[in-house]
Amino acid sequence: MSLQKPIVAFVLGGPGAGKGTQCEKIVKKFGFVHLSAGELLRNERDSGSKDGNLIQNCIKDGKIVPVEITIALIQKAMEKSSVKKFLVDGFPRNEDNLQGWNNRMTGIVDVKCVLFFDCPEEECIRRIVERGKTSGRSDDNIHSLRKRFNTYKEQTMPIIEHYEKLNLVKRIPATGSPDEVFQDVKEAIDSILN
Ligand code: UP5
Ligand code: MG
Repeated sequence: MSLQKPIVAFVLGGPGAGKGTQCEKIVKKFGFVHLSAGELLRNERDSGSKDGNLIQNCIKDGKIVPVEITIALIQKAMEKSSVKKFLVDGFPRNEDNLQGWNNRMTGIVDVKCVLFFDCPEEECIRRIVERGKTSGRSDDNIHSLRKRFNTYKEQTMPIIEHYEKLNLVKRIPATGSPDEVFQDVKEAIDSILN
């Protein structure tokens, strides 16, 4: 039996920076399990959960769901998985998330890095407005998008700065094509696996 702790790479960056797109590529190439916190929350909302309304109100306003809800979903997904290499996408996004993670996960999993997709706001907006034509996501509209960006700048950037001080951040320029961006991603993932 392996006594190694599960490993985690957090994946952060603004709305539309390409977190989900790059995570899919990492899954294919490196066999990680992709856990998108946003996706877990949307599924929970759609499942008829008692927290459904609260989750939807947060998503619509670009606010962050209380960590107790999000971390329970992440932990459950981790426990269900037999593969123990995780991409935790879109989390931790604020101080509450960070505290909740540290309280619950310190010593249980090994956070190897934070992949930070650095993409200018105009490019992110262009991508999401385009995606919004077909995505069906209730937050892919210019009104919610503005709020998502405010939350990102005010609450998530300080979390990225926190991990920068711990030397865990791998900054990836995110404006090239998905394949170009993935060149840097590959190097970053190689460096945490070796
Ligand atoms: N695209 C991607 N890469 C491209 C490239 N290199 N060139 C050109 N186009 C590119 O990509 C977005 C779009 O851009 C797609 O159409 C793609 O094809 C194209 P995607 O990979 O989906 O970007 P991503 O960064 O994943 O964007 P997403 O919209 O998912 O980011 P958010 O961070 O806004 O969304 P998330 O799902 O993480 O969170 C949604 C909400 O849930 C939050 O606002 C919050 O209210 C709530 N939430 C919490 O409360 N707590 C959490 O812990 C997590 C979420
Ligand atoms: Mg996403």
